[in-house]
Amino acid sequence: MRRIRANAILILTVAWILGTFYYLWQDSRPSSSSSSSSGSQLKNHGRLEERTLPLIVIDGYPVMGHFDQKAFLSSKQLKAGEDPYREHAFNLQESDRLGSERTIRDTRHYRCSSMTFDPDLPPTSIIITFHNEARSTLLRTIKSVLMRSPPHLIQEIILVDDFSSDPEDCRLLSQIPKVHCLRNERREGLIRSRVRGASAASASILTFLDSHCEVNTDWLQPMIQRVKEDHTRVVSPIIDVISLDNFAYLAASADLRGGFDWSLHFKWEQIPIEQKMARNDPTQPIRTPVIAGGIFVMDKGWFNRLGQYDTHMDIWGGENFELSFRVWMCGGSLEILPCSRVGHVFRKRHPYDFPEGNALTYIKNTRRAAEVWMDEYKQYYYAARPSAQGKAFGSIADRLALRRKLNCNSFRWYLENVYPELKIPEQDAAYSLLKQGGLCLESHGTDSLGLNEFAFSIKPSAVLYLHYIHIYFPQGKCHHT
Ligand code: LR7
Ligand code: MN
Repeated sequence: MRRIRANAILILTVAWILGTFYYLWQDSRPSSSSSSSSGSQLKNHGRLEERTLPLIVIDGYPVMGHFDQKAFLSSKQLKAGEDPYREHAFNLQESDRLGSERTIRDTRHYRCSSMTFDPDLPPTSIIITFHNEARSTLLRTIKSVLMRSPPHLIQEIILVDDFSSDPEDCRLLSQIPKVHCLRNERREGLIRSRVRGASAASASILTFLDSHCEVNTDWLQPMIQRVKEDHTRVVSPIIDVISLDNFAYLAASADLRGGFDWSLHFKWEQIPIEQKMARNDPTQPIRTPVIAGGIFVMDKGWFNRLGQYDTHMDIWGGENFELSFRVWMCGGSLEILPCSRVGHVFRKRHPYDFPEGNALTYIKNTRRAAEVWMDEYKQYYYAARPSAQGKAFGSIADRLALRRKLNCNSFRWYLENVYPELKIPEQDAAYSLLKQGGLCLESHGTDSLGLNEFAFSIKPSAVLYLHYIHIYFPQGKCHHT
């Protein structure tokens, strides 16, 4: 009996020792999907531990050079007791814990990995504008690009620091090979900042990214391939979700495209059923009426020929409609490529200020888009957003001249050929009916809120569904939400 017990203890001890060795061996292997990183290793619980001055080499190319990532991140971290959401509207503590890189799941359809691309794809200039971005999210964006793209396709990364409080971010990041940083002398907003970045770009293809993204495996090749084949295509990836709370990387649905309502409020919507039924190849592009705005690839010559952006738009918002209408109506197309995936931290509020106020800025920008591109259909924009009436939006003479010069199609053409699913309101019938009853309706949405809030901000007790979402006040008073 004693011998049996002694044997059992011996076996258990040996098993424990072997198990421990196996665990340690597993743990010290280089991580698999972090490309060919040789400078940092994935520790348990998915956290990364940086070595001092890691030399990461991909295809013989030193990705980070001698940029001191550890010093960059550690010199600016959350202080004990500080609210981790206050400054960036996401959980800074979690972001900082991840460090400058991490492995993420390859969220593509398995058939994407067998796609092939031309061996002579042209390189691209990556343009990232930022205003007071957190160091960890910004560095992860840059590093994910450098590590998950074939080096020869990245001509340069142009950062445009939109007058952030600390000029050091821009200066230090310029030490990374291929990274250049331009700093605005005053706050310009993302639209003028992107134009500045694009003008400085030396590659023939432009790639725009937000400053809190992580690009996924082989994200770039499908987009450059499509633009190389036809320079009038403007393409974007599927935008995966990085949780603002725990920074989990979550796969977004591959069945969505960009849409909007008449108040010019962006929304993700299902691909129309007929198109969905006809899709037998999950790697095929998805035609989209509009793009979300921040993450896309476009030929530089085409960007310039089409009039870049409307540089009289301020800070944030509306430029995605203006660009989308312009691309479709003036001879190009927009598509989402399901084999390209980029993660983005979606937030519920803007973490930065709007010098002219959030609502007025969104109105100014969307009014400019509506006045230049929507022809007689702009009446539905004003019906859906009555507060836009009479608000200043500056001169649009230049943009109207551009539209004439490019000989663009009408908005009616766009509705018929690109977005027939957008319902045209029945000549204000619903409005007059309700107004006659002494009630007041106000459009709800991006007046004071951002793009992402539509799903979070509906007040259940007071919602009326017409063609879009309205808030209903029985006392006959108009309120803004
Ligand atoms: O004044 C500013 N200056 C800037 O440089 C304000 C912002 N920015 C930068 C900012 O740091 C960020 O890198 O501009 C970028 C976009 O700002 P966000 O991240 O606050 O915008 P968002 O993600 O909420 O908004 C989406 O819609 C915007 C409309 O103007 C832009 O087109 C964003 O690029 C766009 N983001 C995306 O498309 C990513 C996917 C989100 C969705 C849907
Ligand atoms: Mn963003």
